[in-house]
Amino acid sequence: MPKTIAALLRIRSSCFYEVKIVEVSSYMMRIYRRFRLTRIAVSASSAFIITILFINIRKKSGDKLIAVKEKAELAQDEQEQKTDTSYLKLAMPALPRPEDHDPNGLGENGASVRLLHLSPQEKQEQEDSIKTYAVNQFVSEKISLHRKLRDPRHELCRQRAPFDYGNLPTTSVVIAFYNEGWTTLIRTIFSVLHNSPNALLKEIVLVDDFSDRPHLKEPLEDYLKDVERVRLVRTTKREGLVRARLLGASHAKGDVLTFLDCHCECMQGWLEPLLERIMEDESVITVPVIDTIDWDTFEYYYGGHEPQIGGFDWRLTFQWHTIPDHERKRRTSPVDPIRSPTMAGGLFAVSKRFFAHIGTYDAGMEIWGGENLELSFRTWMCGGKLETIPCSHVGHVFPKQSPYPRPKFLTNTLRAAEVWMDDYKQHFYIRNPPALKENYGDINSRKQLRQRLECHDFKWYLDNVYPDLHVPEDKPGSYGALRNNGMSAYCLDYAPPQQDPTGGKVSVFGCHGQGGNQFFEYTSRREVRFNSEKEMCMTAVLADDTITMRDCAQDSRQPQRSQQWILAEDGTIKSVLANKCIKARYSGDGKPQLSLATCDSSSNYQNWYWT
Ligand SMILES: [Mn+2]
Repeated sequence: MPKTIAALLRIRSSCFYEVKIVEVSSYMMRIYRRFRLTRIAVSASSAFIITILFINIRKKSGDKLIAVKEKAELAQDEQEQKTDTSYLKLAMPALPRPEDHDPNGLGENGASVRLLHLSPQEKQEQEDSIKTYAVNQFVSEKISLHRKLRDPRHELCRQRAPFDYGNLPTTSVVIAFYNEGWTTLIRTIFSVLHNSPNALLKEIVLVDDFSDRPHLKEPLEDYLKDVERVRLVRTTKREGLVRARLLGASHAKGDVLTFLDCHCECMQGWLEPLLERIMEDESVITVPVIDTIDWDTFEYYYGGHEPQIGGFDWRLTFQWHTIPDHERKRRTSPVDPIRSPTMAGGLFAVSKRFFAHIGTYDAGMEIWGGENLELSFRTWMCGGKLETIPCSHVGHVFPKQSPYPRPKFLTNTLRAAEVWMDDYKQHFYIRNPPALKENYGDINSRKQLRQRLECHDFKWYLDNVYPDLHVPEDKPGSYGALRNNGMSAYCLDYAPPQQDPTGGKVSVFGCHGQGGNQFFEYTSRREVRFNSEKEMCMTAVLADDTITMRDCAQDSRQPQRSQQWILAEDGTIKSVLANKCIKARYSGDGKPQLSLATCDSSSNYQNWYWT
């Protein structure tokens, strides 16, 4: 509670004078609810005494409270007082699963579903659904909309003391969608209703971002008429994720906004820990652990007790990474919140008041992509925190590929870089040459927001929030693409393997001038660094005279000799360990490839230059 007050005061002192009354009233309400909860907890053994006590509390504080209470809230409270007899009642799901739900049905407990013996026509339907949605909707249709997941969470999550249900903030769950498949959307809604406590879930606000598929028109409206607590709002033109979510938020009545993607399944107990942390400190944005639901079989893969947290690379692409040592040391329990430099974007909870305080979203962003990093930078730099909550798990269907393009990714990312990254934005620009030509629109109001909130600078963010991120040196003339003189259409290229980005073979590929896979940086420690997806260093492999990518040495340590290279004036790139030079050559089948060969500065195939 003291932390909450501190958070309230901090917010109030900056720019929230106008909501002071409401804050006081909601604070009073919390005290009031706490008394009520105490009453409920003890009521089993001493109902009579507590009833007297309750009447007294109401007499003493009643006038004051009623004066600031909204009428609707009052009526609802009285309703609750009549019906609530124990905290268990408060913890009951907003909507129980239907009585005829089959606990042994297809896909129950998150099991994988593979349909065998399909007729040719069914096979065709399945293929078509994958083509349309990049998700196997045909399989999804065979799985109950109410399926239950098994609960493999850490025992400290499952066996902890009951949550303070009477005192936790309420939430509105905001789900924006665009042309989403029927079953994945409806299952998201029911998974929220079945796994969120009655007392905490104010409503679900569905936002249709101008979908054109017929099932999302009247059929959806008709279907939702019978589902309590769900509201549907529609945009009048395609707005993109950011403005669709803002529209949803403008309709939300809860204390906290919880944003979900439209193809999720919430695990039991997902909501309480997100809200509890916000109750402790209103300036925290909480993020659940995002588990993977298979796009083809709908198997639920539990992500484990130690989740990965959000980061980014210098192309400003979101990346997952493991919990760094400094954060591991700071935490005292495996279920403690984990400070995360960034969020993946789709799933998080934030106090409505705090969200408004830090400037919600950048409404100048289109479609999707980039808004997650912008919000992450802004949160940390302007006095908030971003934390992954290990006890909160939500599954997300990662599609086979993006079902619709995100043409505005670069523009959105540029807005984030221009407003928040100070001179560090240069590292982004030199890795994204096309960014220099992109028009990112008017960002004045966002810059003013940064000033008004007196936010930290980006250096502070890197030093304090993301110290494990390597900052490139980017000395002029020591970065870019490395073009081969003998095969002048070809540049050094690295395509990170799918599962583990390290360990692939460095090769050559037609020069494309887009940075990315062909961007390398030569450092004063003689490393040739590659920092797409993650920070990696070019490594000589003596066994077969090839070149691979491995993790770089820590900044405090000397790089291994296999990762040291001499880029000489004569254009050769010599391995310090192998004492051989990188040579481009054609393999037997005429494909260009790389090997380490005896150095020969007169060979054009060993001659490389920055481009
Ligand atoms: Mn998604």
